[in-house]
Amino acid sequence: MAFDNLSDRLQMSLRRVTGRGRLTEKDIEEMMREVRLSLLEADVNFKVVKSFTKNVKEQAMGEKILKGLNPGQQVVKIVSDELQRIMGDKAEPLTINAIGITKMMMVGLQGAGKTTTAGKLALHLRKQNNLKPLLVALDVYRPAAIEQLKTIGSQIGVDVFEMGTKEKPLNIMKQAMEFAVSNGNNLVIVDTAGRLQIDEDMMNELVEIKNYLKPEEVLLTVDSMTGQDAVNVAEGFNNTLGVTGAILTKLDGDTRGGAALSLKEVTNISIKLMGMGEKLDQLEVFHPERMASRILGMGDVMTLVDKVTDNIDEDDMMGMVEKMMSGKFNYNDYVKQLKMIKRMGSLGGIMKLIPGMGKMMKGVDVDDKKTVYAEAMISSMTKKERKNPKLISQSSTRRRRVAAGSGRTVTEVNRLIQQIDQMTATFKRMQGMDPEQMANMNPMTMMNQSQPKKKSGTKKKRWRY
Ligand SMILES: Nc1nc2c(ncn2[C@@H]2O[C@H](COP(=O)(O)OP(=O)(O)OP(=O)(O)O)[C@@H](O)[C@H]2O)c(=O)[nH]1
Ligand SMILES: [Mg+2]
Repeated sequence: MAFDNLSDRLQMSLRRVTGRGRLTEKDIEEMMREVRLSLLEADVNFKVVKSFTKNVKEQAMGEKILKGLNPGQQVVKIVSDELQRIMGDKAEPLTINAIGITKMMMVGLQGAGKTTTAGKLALHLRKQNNLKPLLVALDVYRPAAIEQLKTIGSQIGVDVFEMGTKEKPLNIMKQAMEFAVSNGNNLVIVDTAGRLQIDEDMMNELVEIKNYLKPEEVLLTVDSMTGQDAVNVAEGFNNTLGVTGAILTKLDGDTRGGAALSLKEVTNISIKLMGMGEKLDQLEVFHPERMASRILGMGDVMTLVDKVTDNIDEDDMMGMVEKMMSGKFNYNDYVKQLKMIKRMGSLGGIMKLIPGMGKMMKGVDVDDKKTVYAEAMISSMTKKERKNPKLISQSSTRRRRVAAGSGRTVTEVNRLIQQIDQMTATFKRMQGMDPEQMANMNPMTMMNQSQPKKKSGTKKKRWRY
Protein backbone atom coordinates (compact mmCIF):
# COMPACT_ATOMS: atom_id res chain seq x y z
CA MET A 1 0.00 0.00 0.00
CA ALA A 2 1.12 3.49 -0.83
CA PHE A 3 2.91 5.57 1.79
CA ASP A 4 3.33 2.67 4.19
CA ASN A 5 6.87 3.53 5.06
CA LEU A 6 6.26 7.25 5.36
CA SER A 7 3.18 6.51 7.35
CA ASP A 8 5.02 4.28 9.81
CA ARG A 9 7.88 6.70 10.23
CA LEU A 10 5.72 9.76 10.71
CA GLN A 11 3.60 7.96 13.25
CA MET A 12 6.70 6.89 15.06
CA SER A 13 8.00 10.45 15.26
CA LEU A 14 4.64 11.66 16.48
CA ARG A 15 4.60 9.02 19.18
CA ARG A 16 7.35 11.04 20.83
CA VAL A 17 4.87 13.74 21.64
CA THR A 18 1.48 12.10 21.91
CA GLY A 19 0.13 11.22 25.27
CA ARG A 20 2.59 13.52 27.04
CA GLY A 21 1.34 16.02 29.52
CA ARG A 22 4.25 18.40 29.01
CA LEU A 23 6.29 19.17 25.94
CA THR A 24 9.50 21.11 25.68
CA GLU A 25 11.02 22.84 22.69
CA LYS A 26 13.59 20.09 22.64
CA ASP A 27 10.87 17.45 22.26
CA ILE A 28 9.53 19.33 19.26
CA GLU A 29 13.02 19.74 17.79
CA GLU A 30 13.63 16.02 18.06
CA MET A 31 10.30 15.12 16.61
CA MET A 32 10.77 17.53 13.73
CA ARG A 33 14.15 16.09 12.91
CA GLU A 34 12.53 12.70 12.47
CA VAL A 35 9.62 14.12 10.51
CA ARG A 36 12.08 15.83 8.19
CA LEU A 37 13.99 12.62 7.61
CA SER A 38 10.85 10.63 6.93
CA LEU A 39 9.74 13.14 4.32
CA LEU A 40 13.12 13.16 2.60
CA GLU A 41 13.16 9.40 2.66
CA ALA A 42 9.74 9.40 1.00
CA ASP A 43 11.32 11.39 -1.84
CA VAL A 44 9.46 14.60 -1.06
CA ASN A 45 10.95 17.67 -2.73
CA PHE A 46 13.40 19.45 -0.41
CA LYS A 47 11.63 22.81 -0.77
CA VAL A 48 8.43 21.21 0.42
CA VAL A 49 10.22 19.51 3.30
CA LYS A 50 11.69 22.84 4.28
CA SER A 51 8.45 24.78 4.26
CA PHE A 52 6.63 21.90 5.91
CA THR A 53 9.03 21.62 8.83
CA LYS A 54 9.26 25.38 9.21
CA ASN A 55 5.49 25.79 9.38
CA VAL A 56 4.93 22.92 11.77
CA LYS A 57 7.72 24.04 14.04
CA GLU A 58 6.51 27.61 14.18
CA GLN A 59 3.05 26.56 15.16
CA ALA A 60 4.06 23.78 17.50
CA MET A 61 6.56 25.90 19.39
CA GLY A 62 3.86 28.44 20.17
CA GLU A 63 3.35 29.21 23.82
CA LYS A 64 -0.29 28.24 23.58
CA ILE A 65 0.53 24.77 22.33
CA LEU A 66 3.40 23.91 24.62
CA LYS A 67 1.68 25.17 27.74
CA GLY A 68 -1.81 24.22 26.66
CA LEU A 69 -3.84 21.16 27.38
CA ASN A 70 -2.90 17.99 25.58
CA PRO A 71 0.02 19.47 23.61
CA GLY A 72 0.80 16.17 21.88
CA GLN A 73 -2.63 15.93 20.33
CA GLN A 74 -2.36 19.51 19.17
CA VAL A 75 0.97 18.84 17.52
CA VAL A 76 -0.51 15.85 15.69
CA LYS A 77 -3.29 18.12 14.47
CA ILE A 78 -0.76 20.69 13.26
CA VAL A 79 1.15 18.02 11.33
CA SER A 80 -2.05 16.67 9.85
CA ASP A 81 -3.24 20.13 8.79
CA GLU A 82 0.10 20.91 7.22
CA LEU A 83 0.14 17.63 5.31
CA GLN A 84 -3.29 18.50 4.03
CA ARG A 85 -2.21 22.01 3.07
CA ILE A 86 0.75 20.91 0.97
CA MET A 87 -1.47 18.48 -0.89
CA GLY A 88 -3.93 21.21 -1.74
CA ASP A 89 -6.29 21.77 1.19
CA LYS A 90 -9.52 20.83 -0.56
CA ALA A 91 -10.54 18.47 -3.34
CA GLU A 92 -10.51 20.31 -6.67
CA PRO A 93 -13.45 19.45 -8.91
CA LEU A 94 -13.19 18.97 -12.66
CA THR A 95 -14.64 21.71 -14.84
CA ILE A 96 -17.72 20.45 -16.62
CA ASN A 97 -19.83 22.53 -18.99
CA ALA A 98 -23.50 22.72 -18.18
CA ILE A 99 -24.29 23.03 -21.90
CA GLY A 100 -22.37 21.71 -24.90
CA ILE A 101 -19.44 19.34 -25.02
CA THR A 102 -16.89 19.17 -22.22
CA LYS A 103 -13.44 18.32 -23.56
CA MET A 104 -10.62 16.74 -21.61
CA MET A 105 -7.11 15.89 -22.77
CA MET A 106 -4.97 13.24 -21.15
CA VAL A 107 -1.26 14.05 -21.35
CA GLY A 108 1.91 12.76 -19.73
CA LEU A 109 4.96 10.56 -19.92
CA GLN A 110 4.92 7.12 -21.50
CA GLY A 111 3.34 4.50 -19.33
CA ALA A 112 1.97 7.01 -16.81
CA GLY A 113 -1.51 5.56 -17.16
CA LYS A 114 -3.19 7.94 -19.64
CA THR A 115 -5.09 5.36 -21.66
CA THR A 116 -6.33 3.43 -18.64
CA THR A 117 -7.24 6.64 -16.84
CA ALA A 118 -9.09 7.98 -19.91
CA GLY A 119 -11.36 4.95 -19.62
CA LYS A 120 -11.68 5.31 -15.85
CA LEU A 121 -12.56 8.96 -16.24
CA ALA A 122 -15.23 8.19 -18.84
CA LEU A 123 -16.79 5.68 -16.47
CA HIS A 124 -16.48 8.00 -13.47
CA LEU A 125 -18.11 10.98 -15.17
CA ARG A 126 -20.84 8.91 -16.75
CA LYS A 127 -21.71 7.65 -13.27
CA GLN A 128 -21.24 10.88 -11.32
CA ASN A 129 -22.39 13.47 -13.85
CA ASN A 130 -24.56 11.42 -16.12
CA LEU A 131 -22.49 12.41 -19.15
CA LYS A 132 -22.26 10.57 -22.45
CA PRO A 133 -18.54 10.19 -23.10
CA LEU A 134 -16.59 9.62 -26.29
CA LEU A 135 -13.01 8.38 -26.13
CA VAL A 136 -10.70 9.63 -28.86
CA ALA A 137 -7.56 7.71 -29.86
CA LEU A 138 -4.79 10.15 -30.79
CA ASP A 139 -1.85 7.87 -30.05
CA VAL A 140 -0.94 7.18 -33.68
CA TYR A 141 2.57 6.06 -32.86
CA ARG A 142 1.63 2.62 -31.62
CA PRO A 143 -1.14 0.55 -33.23
CA ALA A 144 -1.48 -1.33 -29.96
CA ALA A 145 -2.46 1.91 -28.23
CA ILE A 146 -5.59 2.24 -30.34
CA GLU A 147 -6.52 -1.39 -29.72
CA GLN A 148 -6.00 -0.84 -26.00
CA LEU A 149 -8.38 2.11 -25.94
CA LYS A 150 -10.96 0.19 -27.99
CA THR A 151 -10.80 -2.70 -25.55
CA ILE A 152 -11.29 -0.33 -22.65
CA GLY A 153 -14.16 1.37 -24.45
CA SER A 154 -15.94 -1.91 -25.05
CA GLN A 155 -15.43 -2.97 -21.43
CA ILE A 156 -17.30 0.07 -20.16
CA GLY A 157 -19.65 0.48 -23.10
CA VAL A 158 -18.22 3.81 -24.26
CA ASP A 159 -17.72 4.72 -27.95
CA VAL A 160 -14.15 5.10 -29.16
CA PHE A 161 -13.29 7.31 -32.12
CA GLU A 162 -10.18 6.31 -34.06
CA MET A 163 -8.79 6.66 -37.57
CA GLY A 164 -5.90 4.25 -37.38
CA THR A 165 -2.30 5.41 -37.36
CA LYS A 166 -2.01 7.14 -40.75
CA GLU A 167 -3.82 10.41 -40.05
CA LYS A 168 -2.31 13.34 -38.17
CA PRO A 169 -3.61 13.66 -34.59
CA LEU A 170 -4.96 17.17 -35.24
CA ASN A 171 -7.02 15.86 -38.20
CA ILE A 172 -8.35 12.98 -36.15
CA MET A 173 -9.28 15.43 -33.43
CA LYS A 174 -11.30 17.56 -35.85
CA GLN A 175 -13.15 14.55 -37.23
CA ALA A 176 -13.74 13.29 -33.73
CA MET A 177 -15.48 16.52 -32.72
CA GLU A 178 -17.80 16.28 -35.73
CA PHE A 179 -18.54 12.71 -34.80
CA ALA A 180 -19.20 13.68 -31.16
CA VAL A 181 -21.81 16.24 -32.25
CA SER A 182 -23.61 13.78 -34.51
CA ASN A 183 -23.29 11.02 -31.94
CA GLY A 184 -24.79 13.13 -29.16
CA ASN A 185 -21.76 13.00 -26.85
CA ASN A 186 -21.39 15.72 -24.24
CA LEU A 187 -17.99 14.61 -22.98
CA VAL A 188 -14.92 14.02 -25.14
CA ILE A 189 -11.86 12.47 -23.53
CA VAL A 190 -8.75 12.52 -25.66
CA ASP A 191 -6.05 9.91 -25.19
CA THR A 192 -2.69 11.14 -26.46
CA ALA A 193 0.62 9.38 -26.92
CA GLY A 194 3.11 9.46 -24.09
CA ARG A 195 5.96 11.91 -24.51
CA LEU A 196 8.79 13.64 -22.71
CA GLN A 197 8.22 17.21 -21.65
CA ILE A 198 11.48 18.15 -23.37
CA ASP A 199 10.52 16.71 -26.78
CA GLU A 200 9.68 19.92 -28.64
CA ASP A 201 8.04 18.37 -31.72
CA MET A 202 5.87 16.11 -29.67
CA MET A 203 4.94 18.92 -27.30
CA ASN A 204 4.03 21.16 -30.25
CA GLU A 205 1.64 18.51 -31.47
CA LEU A 206 -0.18 18.77 -28.14
CA VAL A 207 -0.19 22.57 -28.27
CA GLU A 208 -1.83 22.47 -31.72
CA ILE A 209 -4.49 20.08 -30.54
CA LYS A 210 -5.12 22.13 -27.45
CA ASN A 211 -5.41 25.38 -29.42
CA TYR A 212 -7.97 23.78 -31.70
CA LEU A 213 -9.92 21.95 -29.01
CA LYS A 214 -9.91 24.56 -26.22
CA PRO A 215 -10.41 21.83 -23.63
CA GLU A 216 -11.92 22.48 -20.23
CA GLU A 217 -9.32 20.17 -18.71
CA VAL A 218 -5.77 19.31 -19.69
CA LEU A 219 -5.03 16.51 -17.26
CA LEU A 220 -1.47 15.55 -16.58
CA THR A 221 -1.35 11.88 -15.73
CA VAL A 222 1.46 11.19 -13.31
CA ASP A 223 2.71 7.81 -12.17
CA SER A 224 3.05 8.27 -8.43
CA MET A 225 6.10 6.01 -8.51
CA THR A 226 8.04 8.78 -10.28
CA GLY A 227 8.41 10.45 -6.89
CA GLN A 228 9.47 14.07 -6.80
CA ASP A 229 10.58 13.89 -10.46
CA ALA A 230 6.90 14.44 -11.08
CA VAL A 231 7.63 18.07 -10.28
CA ASN A 232 9.97 18.50 -13.27
CA VAL A 233 7.60 16.68 -15.59
CA ALA A 234 4.70 18.82 -14.42
CA GLU A 235 6.63 22.07 -14.81
CA GLY A 236 7.66 21.04 -18.34
CA PHE A 237 4.13 20.22 -19.43
CA ASN A 238 2.70 23.24 -17.67
CA ASN A 239 5.11 25.72 -19.21
CA THR A 240 4.59 24.57 -22.81
CA LEU A 241 1.02 23.44 -22.71
CA GLY A 242 -0.65 24.67 -19.57
CA VAL A 243 -2.30 21.96 -17.52
CA THR A 244 -5.46 22.33 -15.46
CA GLY A 245 -4.88 19.48 -13.05
CA ALA A 246 -3.09 16.25 -12.36
CA ILE A 247 -4.20 12.68 -11.91
CA LEU A 248 -1.92 10.57 -9.76
CA THR A 249 -1.93 6.93 -10.82
CA LYS A 250 -0.82 3.72 -9.17
CA LEU A 251 -1.42 4.95 -5.66
CA ASP A 252 -2.37 1.37 -4.87
CA GLY A 253 1.27 0.39 -5.27
CA ASP A 254 4.04 0.89 -2.76
CA THR A 255 4.83 4.42 -3.78
CA ARG A 256 6.74 6.40 -1.20
CA GLY A 257 4.80 9.62 -1.39
CA GLY A 258 7.16 12.05 -3.14
CA ALA A 259 4.84 12.90 -6.02
CA ALA A 260 1.67 13.29 -3.96
CA LEU A 261 3.38 15.49 -1.40
CA SER A 262 5.48 17.61 -3.74
CA LEU A 263 3.38 18.35 -6.78
CA LYS A 264 0.90 20.93 -5.55
CA GLU A 265 3.24 22.83 -3.27
CA VAL A 266 5.97 23.27 -5.92
CA THR A 267 3.97 23.62 -9.14
CA ASN A 268 0.60 24.77 -7.82
CA ILE A 269 -1.05 22.15 -10.02
CA SER A 270 -3.91 20.52 -8.16
CA ILE A 271 -4.17 16.77 -7.93
CA LYS A 272 -7.78 16.20 -8.88
CA LEU A 273 -8.09 12.43 -9.06
CA MET A 274 -6.15 9.35 -8.15
CA GLY A 275 -5.84 5.90 -9.68
CA MET A 276 -6.10 3.13 -7.13
CA GLY A 277 -5.72 0.03 -9.28
CA GLU A 278 -5.77 -1.38 -12.78
CA LYS A 279 -9.51 -1.93 -12.84
CA LEU A 280 -11.57 0.70 -14.57
CA ASP A 281 -13.65 1.59 -11.54
CA GLN A 282 -10.55 2.27 -9.45
CA LEU A 283 -10.45 6.01 -9.81
CA GLU A 284 -11.18 8.26 -6.85
CA VAL A 285 -11.41 11.97 -6.18
CA PHE A 286 -8.24 13.16 -4.48
CA HIS A 287 -9.13 14.57 -1.07
CA PRO A 288 -6.08 16.15 0.62
CA GLU A 289 -7.63 15.99 4.08
CA ARG A 290 -8.50 12.33 3.74
CA MET A 291 -5.06 11.59 2.36
CA ALA A 292 -3.43 13.35 5.30
CA SER A 293 -5.36 11.30 7.81
CA ARG A 294 -4.62 8.14 5.88
CA ILE A 295 -0.92 8.92 5.99
CA LEU A 296 -1.07 9.55 9.72
CA GLY A 297 -2.90 6.28 10.23
CA MET A 298 -6.04 7.98 11.39
CA GLY A 299 -8.08 6.11 8.87
CA ASP A 300 -10.41 7.62 6.40
CA VAL A 301 -13.99 7.41 7.47
CA MET A 302 -15.23 9.61 4.65
CA THR A 303 -13.81 7.42 1.89
CA LEU A 304 -15.18 4.41 3.64
CA VAL A 305 -18.58 6.02 3.66
CA ASP A 306 -18.28 6.88 -0.04
CA LYS A 307 -17.46 3.29 -0.82
CA VAL A 308 -20.28 2.10 1.33
CA THR A 309 -22.86 4.37 -0.23
CA ASP A 310 -21.65 3.51 -3.73
CA ASN A 311 -21.90 -0.22 -3.21
CA ILE A 312 -24.27 -0.95 -0.44
CA ASP A 313 -27.74 -0.23 0.69
CA GLU A 314 -27.29 2.48 3.29
CA ASP A 315 -29.92 1.12 5.65
CA ASP A 316 -28.30 -2.28 5.60
CA MET A 317 -24.97 -0.74 6.49
CA MET A 318 -26.38 1.50 9.18
CA GLY A 319 -28.12 -1.46 10.74
CA MET A 320 -24.84 -3.27 10.75
CA VAL A 321 -22.96 -0.34 12.25
CA GLU A 322 -25.52 -0.01 15.00
CA LYS A 323 -25.25 -3.69 15.74
CA MET A 324 -21.51 -3.50 15.94
CA MET A 325 -21.61 -0.45 18.14
CA SER A 326 -24.05 -2.11 20.49
CA GLY A 327 -21.73 -5.06 20.97
CA LYS A 328 -24.47 -7.44 19.83
CA PHE A 329 -22.49 -8.57 16.89
CA ASN A 330 -22.79 -12.25 16.05
CA TYR A 331 -21.61 -14.66 13.39
CA ASN A 332 -24.63 -14.05 11.18
CA ASP A 333 -23.72 -10.37 11.13
CA TYR A 334 -20.14 -11.28 10.49
CA VAL A 335 -21.06 -13.25 7.38
CA LYS A 336 -23.27 -10.40 6.18
CA GLN A 337 -20.43 -8.02 6.76
CA LEU A 338 -17.97 -10.19 4.86
CA LYS A 339 -20.33 -10.14 1.90
CA MET A 340 -20.61 -6.36 2.03
CA ILE A 341 -16.89 -5.94 2.28
CA LYS A 342 -16.40 -8.20 -0.70
CA ARG A 343 -18.60 -5.89 -2.71
CA MET A 344 -16.54 -2.89 -1.61
CA GLY A 345 -13.15 -4.25 -2.57
CA SER A 346 -10.31 -5.85 -0.79
CA LEU A 347 -10.50 -6.29 2.93
CA GLY A 348 -7.04 -4.94 3.66
CA GLY A 349 -7.81 -1.69 1.87
CA ILE A 350 -11.09 -1.25 3.70
CA MET A 351 -9.56 -1.89 7.11
CA LYS A 352 -7.08 0.92 6.56
CA LEU A 353 -9.91 3.34 6.09
CA ILE A 354 -11.26 2.74 9.57
CA PRO A 355 -9.55 5.04 12.07
CA GLY A 356 -7.00 3.27 14.17
CA MET A 357 -7.77 0.02 12.47
CA GLY A 358 -4.65 0.05 10.30
CA LYS A 359 -2.51 -0.21 13.39
CA MET A 360 -4.77 -2.54 15.25
CA MET A 361 -5.19 -4.86 12.34
CA LYS A 362 -1.49 -5.41 12.00
CA GLY A 363 -1.03 -9.07 12.64
CA VAL A 364 -4.70 -9.78 12.30
CA ASP A 365 -5.62 -11.76 9.23
CA VAL A 366 -7.29 -9.64 6.62
CA ASP A 367 -6.30 -11.91 3.78
CA ASP A 368 -9.19 -12.12 1.32
CA LYS A 369 -8.79 -15.87 0.97
CA LYS A 370 -9.27 -16.22 4.69
CA THR A 371 -12.74 -14.77 4.39
CA VAL A 372 -13.72 -17.83 2.37
CA TYR A 373 -12.47 -20.03 5.21
CA ALA A 374 -14.28 -17.86 7.71
CA GLU A 375 -17.50 -18.39 5.85
CA ALA A 376 -16.87 -22.13 5.79
CA MET A 377 -16.29 -22.22 9.54
CA ILE A 378 -19.35 -20.14 10.25
CA SER A 379 -21.53 -22.35 8.09
CA SER A 380 -20.37 -25.30 10.20
CA MET A 381 -21.83 -23.67 13.29
CA THR A 382 -25.33 -24.36 14.51
CA LYS A 383 -27.95 -21.64 14.27
CA LYS A 384 -27.69 -21.05 18.00
CA GLU A 385 -23.94 -20.74 17.88
CA ARG A 386 -24.07 -18.21 15.11
CA LYS A 387 -26.46 -16.08 17.09
CA ASN A 388 -24.50 -16.36 20.30
CA PRO A 389 -20.72 -16.22 19.80
CA LYS A 390 -20.14 -17.07 23.47
CA LEU A 391 -21.29 -20.66 22.93
CA ILE A 392 -18.35 -21.24 20.65
CA SER A 393 -15.75 -19.31 22.57
CA GLN A 394 -16.61 -21.10 25.82
CA SER A 395 -16.58 -24.67 24.57
CA SER A 396 -13.60 -26.48 23.16
CA THR A 397 -15.82 -29.37 22.06
CA ARG A 398 -17.81 -27.01 19.88
CA ARG A 399 -14.65 -25.44 18.49
CA ARG A 400 -13.28 -28.84 17.54
CA ARG A 401 -16.56 -29.77 15.89
CA VAL A 402 -16.60 -26.56 13.83
CA ALA A 403 -13.02 -27.14 12.77
CA ALA A 404 -13.74 -30.69 11.68
CA GLY A 405 -16.94 -29.70 9.92
CA SER A 406 -15.28 -26.98 7.85
CA GLY A 407 -12.01 -28.73 7.19
CA ARG A 408 -10.07 -26.04 9.02
CA THR A 409 -7.87 -26.29 12.10
CA VAL A 410 -8.87 -25.47 15.65
CA THR A 411 -6.28 -22.69 15.58
CA GLU A 412 -8.14 -21.12 12.68
CA VAL A 413 -11.42 -21.37 14.54
CA ASN A 414 -9.78 -19.73 17.53
CA ARG A 415 -8.47 -16.97 15.33
CA LEU A 416 -11.94 -16.36 13.96
CA ILE A 417 -13.28 -16.08 17.49
CA GLN A 418 -10.52 -13.70 18.37
CA GLN A 419 -11.27 -11.59 15.34
CA ILE A 420 -14.93 -11.24 16.13
CA ASP A 421 -14.09 -10.41 19.77
CA GLN A 422 -11.61 -7.82 18.67
CA MET A 423 -14.04 -6.23 16.27
CA THR A 424 -16.76 -6.10 18.87
CA ALA A 425 -14.35 -4.49 21.31
CA THR A 426 -13.14 -1.92 18.79
CA PHE A 427 -16.58 -0.89 17.78
CA LYS A 428 -17.66 -0.67 21.39
CA ARG A 429 -14.89 1.83 21.91
CA MET A 430 -16.15 3.87 19.00
CA GLN A 431 -19.59 3.98 20.52
CA GLY A 432 -20.89 7.48 20.97
CA MET A 433 -18.17 9.16 18.93
CA ASP A 434 -19.29 11.24 16.01
CA PRO A 435 -17.56 10.87 12.62
CA GLU A 436 -15.52 14.01 13.17
CA GLN A 437 -14.13 12.58 16.39
CA MET A 438 -13.40 9.29 14.70
CA ALA A 439 -11.60 10.93 11.84
CA ASN A 440 -9.46 12.89 14.26
CA MET A 441 -8.94 9.99 16.54
CA ASN A 442 -5.41 9.00 17.22
CA PRO A 443 -4.83 5.27 16.97
CA MET A 444 -2.34 5.31 19.80
CA THR A 445 -4.65 6.96 22.28
CA MET A 446 -7.64 5.10 21.01
CA MET A 447 -6.15 1.79 21.88
CA ASN A 448 -5.66 2.84 25.47
CA GLN A 449 -8.88 4.69 25.82
CA SER A 450 -11.43 3.28 28.16
CA GLN A 451 -14.81 2.74 26.68
CA PRO A 452 -16.88 5.90 26.63
CA LYS A 453 -19.81 5.68 28.99
CA LYS A 454 -23.19 5.72 27.48
CA LYS A 455 -26.54 5.48 29.14
CA SER A 456 -28.39 2.43 28.04
CA GLY A 457 -31.79 3.03 26.55
CA THR A 458 -30.84 6.25 24.80
CA LYS A 459 -31.26 6.11 21.08
CA LYS A 460 -27.98 5.35 19.37
CA LYS A 461 -26.59 8.12 17.28
CA ARG A 462 -26.69 7.30 13.59
CA TRP A 463 -23.87 8.06 11.25
CA ARG A 464 -24.97 10.86 9.01
CA TYR A 465 -22.88 12.89 6.62
N1 LIG B 1 -1.84 -0.67 -10.24
C1 LIG B 1 -2.20 0.30 -11.08
N2 LIG B 1 -1.86 0.20 -12.36
C2 LIG B 1 -2.24 1.19 -13.20
C3 LIG B 1 -2.97 2.32 -12.74
N3 LIG B 1 -3.18 3.12 -13.80
C4 LIG B 1 -2.61 2.51 -14.86
N4 LIG B 1 -2.03 1.35 -14.50
C5 LIG B 1 -1.28 0.39 -15.34
O1 LIG B 1 -0.14 1.04 -15.88
C6 LIG B 1 0.16 0.51 -17.15
C7 LIG B 1 0.28 1.63 -18.15
O2 LIG B 1 -0.98 2.22 -18.32
P1 LIG B 1 -1.44 2.93 -19.66
O3 LIG B 1 -2.80 3.46 -19.43
O4 LIG B 1 -1.25 2.04 -20.82
O5 LIG B 1 -0.39 4.11 -19.71
P2 LIG B 1 -0.21 5.21 -20.85
O6 LIG B 1 0.16 6.46 -20.19
O7 LIG B 1 -1.39 5.24 -21.73
O8 LIG B 1 1.03 4.61 -21.63
P3 LIG B 1 1.54 5.05 -23.09
O9 LIG B 1 0.35 5.09 -23.98
O10 LIG B 1 2.51 3.98 -23.45
O11 LIG B 1 2.20 6.37 -22.93
C8 LIG B 1 -0.94 -0.46 -17.49
O12 LIG B 1 -0.49 -1.76 -17.21
C9 LIG B 1 -2.06 -0.08 -16.53
O13 LIG B 1 -2.88 -1.17 -16.21
C10 LIG B 1 -3.31 2.40 -11.34
O14 LIG B 1 -3.92 3.35 -10.84
N5 LIG B 1 -2.90 1.37 -10.57
MG1 LIG C 1 -1.56 5.07 -23.78
